[in-house]
Amino acid sequence: MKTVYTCFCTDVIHEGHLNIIHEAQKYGEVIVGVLSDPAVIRFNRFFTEDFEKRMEMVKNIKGVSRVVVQDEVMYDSVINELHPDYVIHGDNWTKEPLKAIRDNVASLIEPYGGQIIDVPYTFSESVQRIDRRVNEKLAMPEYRRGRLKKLIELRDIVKTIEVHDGLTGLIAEKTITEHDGEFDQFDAMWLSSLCDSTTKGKPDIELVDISSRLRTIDDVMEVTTKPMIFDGDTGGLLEHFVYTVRSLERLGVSAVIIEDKIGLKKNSLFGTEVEQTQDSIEHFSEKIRAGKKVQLTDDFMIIARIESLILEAGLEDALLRAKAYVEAGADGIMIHSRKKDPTEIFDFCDSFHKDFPEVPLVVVPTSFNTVTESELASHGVKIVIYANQLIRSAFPAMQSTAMDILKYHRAKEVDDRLLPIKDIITLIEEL
Ligand code: SPV
Ligand code: MG
Repeated sequence: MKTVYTCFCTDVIHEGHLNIIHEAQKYGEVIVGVLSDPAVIRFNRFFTEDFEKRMEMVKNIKGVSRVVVQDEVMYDSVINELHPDYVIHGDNWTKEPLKAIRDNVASLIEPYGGQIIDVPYTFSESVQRIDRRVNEKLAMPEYRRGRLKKLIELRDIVKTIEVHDGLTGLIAEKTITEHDGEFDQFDAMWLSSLCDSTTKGKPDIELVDISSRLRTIDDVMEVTTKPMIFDGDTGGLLEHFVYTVRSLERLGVSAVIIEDKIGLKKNSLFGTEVEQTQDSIEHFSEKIRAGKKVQLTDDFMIIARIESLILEAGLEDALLRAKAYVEAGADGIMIHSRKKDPTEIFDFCDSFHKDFPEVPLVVVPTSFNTVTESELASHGVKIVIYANQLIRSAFPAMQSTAMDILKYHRAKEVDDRLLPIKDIITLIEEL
């Protein structure tokens, strides 16, 4: 009997999947691979059911004779092992970015005479409804909040991108790339104080108040499912910070990062060019303890950000503070630097990671932007935040469009660099 292989990464079985199994049965014995958690999160939405449950679900489909684990997005190991006569899939994989997977399968099975079967993708109303339901579930605070901790376990390094409104939220949510056979997407979102303030035309000095920041969170949360890390600036007064923790937790935010500065906060990338004061270890530790005391779930994380390198207080001071903040209950440490050379960041990470291998380390490589994610991971970094690149790419583009409209007294000259009208009116899907 011939064998037919297909791979599922879904956590809901709907008529589209049943149709694939039904078609597959016409060709032979049906073997289904269930994609592992680390592979799913490279290119698909996060799962709402754990791996064992997904295996169980597939085993229970009538017509499936064997279920195997597929560990990688690409099919090399399963095909080398199973040598299926056919591989069947919805025809959505004939288009980018999934086409790379289809090409990979073709290169593996064609040499031994295997064949691909493309089944028309099921776009029925009920399939779309189920799809929307899963997204809505993923966006709920109780599902979203704990996902950052899960990603820290599943990912070598959690890739986090800045968001400051619904649109940048959609970019964080939907951008998926395939490069040299590797799929990737962002894992989490950073609600930057710099970008949230800048979008509102305000300086990054804790002027945009917490009600407004919570409103931005809500705008982003409305249209996304990924976990969010909130830039909490200094956390404000200890007596206020405890309320912020409660609000963030209730909204489904996964983590707040607060920095050990006091008084008028200025953006760290000014460094010592402006007056900025570092908080005392005792007072900042007290703030961390107060936040940890009021949080209600185990999901939420309070991450302490150390400004010693920014304020040129030295590595020893940074390490001393890191130890104290962890002892005060911080769930992670962010170390910041504005040097182009990452040496001081690596030195800190190496020393800290040796003493506290379980405490997640966070970095924001805006200045030291030549370092790669794998280099950071090799120094123990668990979360990398691309903190401002979206707004910095949008602003010059908008500014030059505005200048050229003024220059030419019409908009024709700028049109070629704009999103086509047909794309902007359909960019946001209606329910
Ligand atoms: C932000 O994005 O607001 C940050 C990171 O706090 S930095 O701008 O580098 O200080
Ligand atoms: Mg900030």
